[in-house]
Amino acid sequence: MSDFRGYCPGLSATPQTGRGARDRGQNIAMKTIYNAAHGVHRAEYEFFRGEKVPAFEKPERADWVLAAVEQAGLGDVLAPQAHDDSEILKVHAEPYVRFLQGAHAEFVQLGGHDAAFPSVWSIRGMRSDVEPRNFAARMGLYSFDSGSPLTAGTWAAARAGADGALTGAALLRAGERSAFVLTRPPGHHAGRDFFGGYCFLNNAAIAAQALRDAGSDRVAILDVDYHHGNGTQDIFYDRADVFFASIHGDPLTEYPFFLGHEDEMGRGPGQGYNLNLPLSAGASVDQWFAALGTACVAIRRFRADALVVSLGVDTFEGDPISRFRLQTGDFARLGAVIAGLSLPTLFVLEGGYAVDAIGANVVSVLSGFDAG
Ligand code: SP5
Ligand code: ZN
Repeated sequence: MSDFRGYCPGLSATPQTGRGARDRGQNIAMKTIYNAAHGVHRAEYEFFRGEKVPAFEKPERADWVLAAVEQAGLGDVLAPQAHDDSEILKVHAEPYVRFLQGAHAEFVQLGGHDAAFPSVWSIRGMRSDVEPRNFAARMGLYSFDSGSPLTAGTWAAARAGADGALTGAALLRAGERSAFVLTRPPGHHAGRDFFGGYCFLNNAAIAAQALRDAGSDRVAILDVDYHHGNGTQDIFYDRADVFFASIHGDPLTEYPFFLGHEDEMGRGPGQGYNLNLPLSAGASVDQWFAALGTACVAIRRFRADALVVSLGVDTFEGDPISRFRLQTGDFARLGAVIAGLSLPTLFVLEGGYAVDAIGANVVSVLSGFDAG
């Protein structure tokens, strides 16, 4: 681990003091962009082992994070500014976005109630280049799991979240050291033309693309959610201008299972610009921070000029669906390590399902960053 200390000061045992943003006279108060429309995306249940179980991805998550941000006095809380659909269409396919926008209304038209779930998929050997007319078929074409309820408010909440991500990117371009996009549904499982894993629009990818378009030459995305960010990897897999690094539960046993292995390194011009660091379920905190050190070295080597962090806190020991072991205090260390990269940094909320701890864990990361 000592190899990484030069790159990631936060990894050293003693917290570094006296050389942070505070002393450089920068404004360290981190602004939060809060998507107040998140609550219209609300599902009663999801499926687990064929049974209906209460949805893990629920509005209380963001409510508790907002309360903790306000209580900690982190910085101003702003509303997202409206941005054009064209910003989203640089990352997501147009037919997919069009489908998502109207999907719930179609479902209701067909007599559906509550949330829509897919039931049929185009698997290997079948066609995915022809968009069927049938609604269920299109639900399957544009998704990869049945665990992501599509609700009456999904589009409105996700679309406002994308505005939040774009607002965060604009704040960095305007000179902020950092910002936090507080939104749900999360985004990192959503790919160019599919939803899944509770995700519909890929907020982190939309922000990274906006940073590129606004003049950043090389953007790094660091995904620290427990689950592999398969959607983000999908979106940037062929590209050398956006580096993707992810630390996550080994897909041999952990969701999303079908992507996130070590040997996925990018394709064509993107070869070498994708880094997966899978860890066994139950991995120790030391193993986790060693992987973070490896990711930091790679981000330094890439010479990123901006960083987007897919901030899932489902790596928490008490998370109900995940199996890493970080404690609330460890999240401050994570924030300090990220600060050690000395990059304009946009944090985007992803997973984290231990609702009573999610606020403390997120604020721990953000204040660890501010102090770092
Ligand atoms: C953004 C994000 O963190 N998405 C994660 C999606 C995980 N979906 C699979 C959930 C499986 C729930 N398993 C329940 C185990 C209860 N013991
Ligand atoms: Zn997750």
